[in-house]
Amino acid sequence: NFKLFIFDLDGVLTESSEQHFLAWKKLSDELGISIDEKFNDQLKGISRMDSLERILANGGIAENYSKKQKEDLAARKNEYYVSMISQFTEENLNDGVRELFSKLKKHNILIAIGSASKNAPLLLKKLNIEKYIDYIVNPKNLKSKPAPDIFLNAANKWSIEPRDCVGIEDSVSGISSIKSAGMFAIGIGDQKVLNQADIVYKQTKEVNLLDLLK
Ligand code: B16
Ligand code: MG
Repeated sequence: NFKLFIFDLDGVLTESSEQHFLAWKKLSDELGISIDEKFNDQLKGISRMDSLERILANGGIAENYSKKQKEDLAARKNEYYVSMISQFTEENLNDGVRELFSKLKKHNILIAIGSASKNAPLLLKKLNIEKYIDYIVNPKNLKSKPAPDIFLNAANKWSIEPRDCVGIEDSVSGISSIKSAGMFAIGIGDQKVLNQADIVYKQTKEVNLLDLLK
């Protein structure tokens, strides 16, 4: 009897990984290193600081920067990213999301956002879906995915048992996070990549709520 659905944001509700990539690429270019879209796949679901560390290590320049300098670099990337997503509108909402949210509401199932992104509230506002969302997990001070903390934080909000919760994720680290939280995991993407998930759909619009509630 599912009581709560916890949605990842980037890759499930909208495709902002393109903007994350462009912002990291702009920063990387300025630092004289390069990243490509394939490398960017590794950054999905990973926190801002961890992403920066991976990019600097990949470019062989991780030792060149102090902690403070790294914080400044991460802040610079975020400025680029925020200015890019400030252009987002309802058009950037993935197909089927609004319909799925409406159906969940009809079944009195709670909706939470379990994203690694500190920009989640801004993005939800731009996508005009705030009214459906009962709770947004604040990832600050929580262990990053694949730790279960982000998903457990949402369940704890209402003291709901993990087995009564569903997590929806597009990243491998996110699916691990849901499974170690003891929840039912829906993967969005490639079955071969997300093989730890309980069920995988290629796209969010394919999620079949009635089947899941059976
Ligand atoms: P921010 P998700 C994640 O979003 C992104 O996939 C990842 O690329 C990004 O680094 C992370 O959010 C942190 O985002 O810099 O905005 O705090 O998939 O967990 O919704
Ligand atoms: Mg994601």
